[in-house]
Amino acid sequence: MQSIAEFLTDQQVDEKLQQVIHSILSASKEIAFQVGMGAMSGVLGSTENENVQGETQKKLDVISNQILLDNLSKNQHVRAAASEEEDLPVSCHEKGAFLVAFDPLDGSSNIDINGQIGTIFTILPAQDNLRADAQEQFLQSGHQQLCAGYVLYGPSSILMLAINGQVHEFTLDREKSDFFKTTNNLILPPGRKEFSINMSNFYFWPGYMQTHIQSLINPELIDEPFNMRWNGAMVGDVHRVLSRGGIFLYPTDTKKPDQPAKLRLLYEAFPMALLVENAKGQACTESGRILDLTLTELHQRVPVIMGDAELVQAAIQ
Ligand code: P6P
Repeated sequence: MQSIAEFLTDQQVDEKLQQVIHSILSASKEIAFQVGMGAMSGVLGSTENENVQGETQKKLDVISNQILLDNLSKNQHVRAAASEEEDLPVSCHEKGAFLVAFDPLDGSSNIDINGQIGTIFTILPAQDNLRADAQEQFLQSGHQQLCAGYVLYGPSSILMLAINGQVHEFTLDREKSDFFKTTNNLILPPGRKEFSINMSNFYFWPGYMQTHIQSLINPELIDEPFNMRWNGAMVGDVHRVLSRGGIFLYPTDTKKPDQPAKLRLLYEAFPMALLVENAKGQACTESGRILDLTLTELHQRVPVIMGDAELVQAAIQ
């Protein structure tokens, strides 16, 4: 099996970009270890926690955020890093050619129930005419992403990587402490009758979305009603959609009047949209392609409808 390093060289990926990807993966291996330790090291539970030695421990997503920032700040090719956990980007190296944005531990509410969690990341080109840590560095279109992906921590730790217009899956070999390619040029399987949405928001959705979801499950409206899955972690739900098809939706809702959308454009929607579109699926908001958007604010939120192209088109018609 091809290691991630062999794959990136084989794909003739820019050497400096390769080093940035390796910094992210080096951090993800450390996070995978911490996740695996779970309650043994007292990283679960509230922000401040006593571990078995009675020492105060930080919560796993705080630790994961720090591991990523530490690894990225050591890489001379990273100009700035923007974490979902931080208000502002962190400056790294003035002459770095790349920006990295990440959600260190997506689905962190699953930590205490041993559920699916993962690191989501995207790599963008640095903007020479702007200060290193300026928020403006990150105000780019989804099409500007050079590479994006996630590491899903679970029974296997799996890297899903979108680069050069394709998606490839790698699995962490814990003994060799390295990622090896397990799926080449992944294509999202069409035709799966499975949707992913938080049904508890039903009465807060726009009418068209209520009607659409009912059309998937009402046996009077559809011969084979859809199945439903909801992990509470986008990384887990999108991994299932990429692996076996279906659709993932987080539409606008009126639950929080000042926050009509929940998912972050830079840290969640952009990277997941690159993965889904490179796997020949579709990734939209309620009014167009996610990748066509240009970020206007670091923590901007958008509605997300992504997965099997046919199911996405049916949902947004
Ligand atoms: P809800 C996790 O907090 C997250 O950002 C996504 O990973 C996930 O899909 C969604 O929010 C879960 O939202 O409303 O089910 O808690």
